[in-house]
Amino acid sequence: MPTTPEDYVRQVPRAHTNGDFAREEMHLAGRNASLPLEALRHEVTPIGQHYLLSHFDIPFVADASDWRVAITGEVEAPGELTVEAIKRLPARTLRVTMECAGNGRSGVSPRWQSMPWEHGAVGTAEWTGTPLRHVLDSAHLRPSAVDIAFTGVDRGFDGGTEHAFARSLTPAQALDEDVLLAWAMNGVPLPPQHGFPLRLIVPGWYGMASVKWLARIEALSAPFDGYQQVRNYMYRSAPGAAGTPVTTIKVRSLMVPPGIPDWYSRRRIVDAGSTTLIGRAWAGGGDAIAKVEVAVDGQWRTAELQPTTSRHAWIGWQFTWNATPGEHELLCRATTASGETQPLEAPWDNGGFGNNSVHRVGVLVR
Ligand SMILES: Nc1nc2c(c(=O)[nH]1)N[C@H]1C(S)=C(S)[C@@H](COP(=O)(O)O)O[C@H]1N2
Ligand SMILES: [Mo]
Repeated sequence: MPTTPEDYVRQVPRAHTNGDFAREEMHLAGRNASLPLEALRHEVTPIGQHYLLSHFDIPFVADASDWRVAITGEVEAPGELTVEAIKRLPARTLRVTMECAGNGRSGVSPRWQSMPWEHGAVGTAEWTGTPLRHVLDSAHLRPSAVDIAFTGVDRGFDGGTEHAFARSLTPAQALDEDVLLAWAMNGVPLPPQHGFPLRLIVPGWYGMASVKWLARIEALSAPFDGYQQVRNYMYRSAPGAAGTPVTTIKVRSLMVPPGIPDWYSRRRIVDAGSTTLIGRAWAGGGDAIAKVEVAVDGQWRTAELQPTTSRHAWIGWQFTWNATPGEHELLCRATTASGETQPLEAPWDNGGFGNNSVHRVGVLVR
């Protein structure tokens, strides 16, 4: 009997571990870049410093004029749209902070072997596109449509199942004016790795909702049950638990590590005296940042917030620290208007999702 594809891919072990990073985790880390934390200085992340997460291969799309998006299922007017036709619809540009649900996974103990993010699976871009609702309105959703599935062209195996990357939104979520079919990022056409020629942008949600290389929009009469919807992106407090869906972005803050690094260890050396600590804070689901605090050696004090520039984007903060010689641990944490705050340690999650524990940076002041 020849080996099946499912058996072949399962020959590589995958587990929860506190041990060394596996070769497979290193391979994923090399393919999926994170934001270098010094790039938090940019209000809008330059394209090459925005994080990346692609599950399968980045599709090769030579010519956007061949691209079609199919609109099918529970609609009165199914059809296909070219990117040119989508670009003729009313355009909007939104500044949106996107974060991967797995950000912080390498700090979860034991960690699930997957993309071993530290803190940098986040970035803010100006996405230009048309509100998805224009396309849904002209296709006329039937009342029988209870879910809308968005499918990319990228395809592969995960969890023993072959599938194209796909996610869904309910009609109410999908009709939000701020959900975009986007063709540009920071004023230029989407780069291949960010979804050229067309992707979904779902502000306030973890990144998995913003399907890249979008090829199909299908209105469904039953809830979507794709792998990335009901099996992968679930919070599970124990292996095998049914879990709850991963949706909007939890509150989080990060700081630009002060001083200068050691090349290999990334340990930081800071000169004594007045030092301005800066960083950014964000939360999804329409919740605003109300407060950022910084702790030096365990004592929490309030940082100064910069003005909001977009209800979907991070805000800047700063804090003046009088650095005294010796070793110190610097922490930052954000709190939202609705009172959500970052924990010192997040509850354990089976897939390493949603670890929004406080950011800690160790330094030696000289
Ligand atoms: N088609 C497709 N869309 C996708 C993905 C993917 O692998 N394939 N990854 C998702 C995940 S998990 C994240 S976090 C974001 C990352 O978007 P970026 O690479 O543009 O930063 O894209 C999402 N959209
Ligand atoms: Mo992600």
